[in-house]
Amino acid sequence: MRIKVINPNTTWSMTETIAHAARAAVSPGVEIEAVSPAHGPVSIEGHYDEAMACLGLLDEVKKGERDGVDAYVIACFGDPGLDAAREIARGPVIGIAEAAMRSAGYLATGFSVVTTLQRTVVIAEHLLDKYGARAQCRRVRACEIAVLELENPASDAYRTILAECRRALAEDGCGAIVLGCAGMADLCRRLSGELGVPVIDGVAAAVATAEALVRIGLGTSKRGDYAAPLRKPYAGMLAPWAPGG
Ligand code: 2AL
Repeated sequence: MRIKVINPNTTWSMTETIAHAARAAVSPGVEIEAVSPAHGPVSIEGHYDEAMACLGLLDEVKKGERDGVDAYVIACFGDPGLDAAREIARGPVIGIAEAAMRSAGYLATGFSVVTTLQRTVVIAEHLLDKYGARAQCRRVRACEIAVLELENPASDAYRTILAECRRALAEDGCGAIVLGCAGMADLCRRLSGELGVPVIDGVAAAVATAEALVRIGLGTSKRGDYAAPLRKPYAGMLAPWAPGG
């Protein structure tokens, strides 16, 4: 089984962190191909970054379809391009936010999300509504750590995130923590050891979900809105992205 994990930002050191977490979460024999698009933002911290990351991400899904990939994971907590990717993929496409929020719901009646910058909080809140998980989420908290600071050993991001998780447990009445950035994947085990509650890294949750769905023979529905996009020309510089082109 081949699962392609797409980090939609172009920071390869973060892609390596993500690949490591993904490989640790799947069964022996499951191949993880971790990639970043060739073009796009170095980090995704808002609506514009998300929109700009989608073309590179969708290119990687198109390549994966040609290569016979069985499932995809979109490794950014805003789940950018998730529905569009499902239109062009045969196998399951799992976003890390959706996988983390649904997994947290199995483990606690209430969870809090601890994410990067305050400006990304609304993105997670919109996803909670989209996935019907709002009632289980006690609060979405930001640490005010920029995504690329997670890659900087001098930033002491771990201590800042740990402190925010402790505040969540003290103030929110939550029983689990969802980490709100793919770049936090390497901190998950240490955080859950120190906090004594389930800490959910969406990368691990998403690859485990993708593996399970492929194993039981399930792929993306091709009936209705996840059917292949309608063939039509696209104008100007987007002509190469025209469906069926
Ligand atoms: C993310 C993420 O997971 N990767 C990235 O570049 N930005 N999400 C976030 N909330 O900061």
